[in-house]
Amino acid sequence: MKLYYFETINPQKACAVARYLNSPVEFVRTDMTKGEHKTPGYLAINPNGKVPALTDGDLKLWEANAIMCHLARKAGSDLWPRDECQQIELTRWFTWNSEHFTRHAGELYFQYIIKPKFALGPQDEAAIAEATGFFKRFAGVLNDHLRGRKYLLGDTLSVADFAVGIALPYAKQANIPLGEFPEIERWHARLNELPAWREPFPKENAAAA
Ligand SMILES: N[C@@H](CCC(=O)N[C@@H](CS)C(=O)NCC(=O)O)C(=O)O
Repeated sequence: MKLYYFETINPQKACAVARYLNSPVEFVRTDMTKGEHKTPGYLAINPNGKVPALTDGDLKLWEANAIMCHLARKAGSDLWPRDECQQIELTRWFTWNSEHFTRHAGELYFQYIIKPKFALGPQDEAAIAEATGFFKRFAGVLNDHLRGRKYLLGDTLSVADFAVGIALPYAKQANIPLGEFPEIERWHARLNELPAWREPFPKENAAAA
């Protein structure tokens, strides 16, 4: 398998899971600053021109969440729950995360980290205010859910944790207001105990975003 990545937030989920599982993947750094994600060869793997992507034999898989699930299922890991109700629960958190939680945390990550990194112009104060407001609203939902739970799906770590938590390592740099949400902070501290979470990217390329 080949995992195409760059040191940004979406590939980070897939890389962290691959490293957590010790998956037999070749990490292929796809340098977004050089446009390597827009070359014809890469677009033949991921026509969206985005990282991450995974190839596994004839399979060309894009979308970080799907890649995490594929790696976990292939490894026979509990990160992909066998119980069908838990699979539905997982779908709920994936969807909620894309639509709400990391959507708004991701906007702050974009404004405070990606814009300066890729020289994309000044921060948009209105977008920052809006994202901060929405983030707080949805973080309240997550904070309540995590009370009394170790992980999103209960006692067992799953790919949902890797998805929903992915912006949190950037909280300080991206002004993501975590301070009001102690259960999220507790959960994130637990994720930080995992070496694969702390160091998701291959070492030689660990120039994180
Ligand atoms: N929904 C996609 C999002 C992938 C994505 O937006 N990746 C960013 C890097 S974090 C990217 O490749 N951006 C380049 C572009 O959109 O041109 C996923 O989860 O894999």
